[in-house]
Amino acid sequence: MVFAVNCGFDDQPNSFANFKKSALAIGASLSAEAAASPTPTGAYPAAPPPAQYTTAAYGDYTIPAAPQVTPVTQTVTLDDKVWTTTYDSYPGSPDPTPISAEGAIHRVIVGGPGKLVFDPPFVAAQPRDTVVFEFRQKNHTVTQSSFADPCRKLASGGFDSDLFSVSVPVPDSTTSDYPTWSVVVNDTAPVWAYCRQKTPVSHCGAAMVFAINPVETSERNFTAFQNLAKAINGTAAAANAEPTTGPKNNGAVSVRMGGAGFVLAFTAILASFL
Ligand SMILES: [Cu+2]
Repeated sequence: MVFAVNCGFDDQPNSFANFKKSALAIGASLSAEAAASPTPTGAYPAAPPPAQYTTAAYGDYTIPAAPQVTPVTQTVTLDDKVWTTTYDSYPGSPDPTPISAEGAIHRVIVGGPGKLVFDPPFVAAQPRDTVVFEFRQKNHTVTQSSFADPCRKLASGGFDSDLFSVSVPVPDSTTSDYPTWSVVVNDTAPVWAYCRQKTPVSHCGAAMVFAINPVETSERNFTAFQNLAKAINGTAAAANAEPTTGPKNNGAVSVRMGGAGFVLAFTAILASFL
């Protein structure tokens, strides 16, 4: 029993048909599970959390299941160029077609006087879009993490603005020409990030987290991610939480801008979008 507003056309990965198919697949899986372990007659059915959910070791916090992904091959048409791309689709996936050859610019303000926030806290972006982080007062970073481990840098890599405000704080007297640092999006998967400044308090634990393309209609929405960061108070999750390798393709390219020009900090993973 599912419903959608503004879903994609039938030939698109975020079509209603694909959404329904995913729901039916989950239903079939749960039915098979129930058939394999029937409840004894007269016994009160046990109610453990569904197997796809993870309870983190740092408390009773239950982490919503990761979305089921389906590889989709799609032909992308942009201006006079046509190419085929294969990517992991899931309910709520954005369309992989770039908005233009250059993509759109998303400006995000990081911190500021008395603020431990990213503003806006999350953005919806297409491949080729650029997210420009503008660092305001105090010492901040934007560092890629994972949903289940919001306050720890991805072990498998990922972006990290690093130097800016950790070693070179933005003084209170600054009113213009703030340092900027950018991430180019080349995937449709959600990207999770946080500020790894811990002095004098953990900014991540104070809910200073950020996301690109969170699926707001799912349990893994931005608020859930932020609540998890607050629940663990900025500490790294323990070993039995989801591995910190994050999404298979984090889909981001980082280019540091401002000051001494451009420094390529992280190479593209899904070149098919470029
Ligand atoms: Cu911060």
